[in-house]
Amino acid sequence: MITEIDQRYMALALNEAKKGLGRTSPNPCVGSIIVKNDQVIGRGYHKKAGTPHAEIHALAAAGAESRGATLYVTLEPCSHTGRTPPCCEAVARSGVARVVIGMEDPNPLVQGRGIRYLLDRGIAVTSGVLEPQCRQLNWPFIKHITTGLPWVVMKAGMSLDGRITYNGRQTGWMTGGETSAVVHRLRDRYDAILVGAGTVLIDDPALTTRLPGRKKGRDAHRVILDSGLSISQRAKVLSGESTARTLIFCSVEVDTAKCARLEKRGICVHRVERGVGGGLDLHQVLRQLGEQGISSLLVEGGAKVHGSMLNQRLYDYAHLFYAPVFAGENGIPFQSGYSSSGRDTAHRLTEVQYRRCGEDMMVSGKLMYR
Ligand code: AOF
Ligand code: ZN
Repeated sequence: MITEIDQRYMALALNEAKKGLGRTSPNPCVGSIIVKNDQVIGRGYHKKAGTPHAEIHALAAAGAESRGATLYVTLEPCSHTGRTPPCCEAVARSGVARVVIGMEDPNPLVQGRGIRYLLDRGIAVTSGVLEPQCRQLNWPFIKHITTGLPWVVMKAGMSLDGRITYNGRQTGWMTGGETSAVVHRLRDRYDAILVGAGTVLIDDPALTTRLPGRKKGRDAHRVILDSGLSISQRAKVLSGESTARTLIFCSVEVDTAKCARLEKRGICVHRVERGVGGGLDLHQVLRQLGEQGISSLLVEGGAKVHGSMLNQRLYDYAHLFYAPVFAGENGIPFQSGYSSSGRDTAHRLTEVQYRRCGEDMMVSGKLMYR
């Protein structure tokens, strides 16, 4: 039975898990709390792939006091030996009397085996506590481990009338300073950021993460879709300024010598087939990114990329920022290529959230395709 007390402690375990956001990929964010006589005696979270899991930190903090206690963990304890040994064994050895779990581990190597192991040893197990919140924290992990594809998020900043520029191709942000800060915090949580060659040509973005204050952002990998491999050799995304890798996807028709010139500069060039509508096969691009361990991808445009991704139903989630301005019809629309025939067939967002960013409005939600 799930009690209010269980939910309260699971909320604390979730807070622990969130400390690892953006740092654990391709592993999940996981938090754990150990409670005895209504006192928290240990806590921990997963910090980075290859290092100890959340429960191991919490058990170490609680020490011998763990005996007879209740362990809360946002994800089922693992039952396999990966880069670290199985947590379910350590949990059983500690002598905890009860384990409360947020969600089952979707990893095919685990999938309920951790829970089975604990039950077989006479440990009480309650699962599914604050499950929607625990799942939300790990949408990228869940998708990547079950499909091999990254969690793909559309990001765009635009005017009230959906334009990303005022007049033709001029550059600069439509939205204000608070939106920029939110975007940089977003970038900090993704494994990779993707833009099309057109955006590189017009904006020449560095695609680095610049967080306010002391905290240094971890740059996401930079991914560019450039079917003809046409971007300038001097583009900022190709510069050595960032420690993150730059990956370019171009068409199989591009001359291999041209690819080799960029590869010599440490840039990974992938040649892919053309897909729907003559553009690069985006599904293939996502598959290759997934194979490289990229479990979350923030797509920052431009219009053609957003339109193609929408048409091919590849977005999982969207963050859209609206500046309170009418850019007018000379501005470039935020997407091109996608159209709908009416209210019942238009793709839309569900579980929509609204947040104010200075003068701008942030609209976020899951993509619902029809
Ligand atoms: C947990 N607690 O804190 C994490 C878990 O290579 P390894 O050994 O780190 O194993 C990675 C897998 O372990 C990962 O895919 C997921 O199934 C589980 N991650 N499990 O019980 C944790 N990070
Ligand atoms: Zn584990």
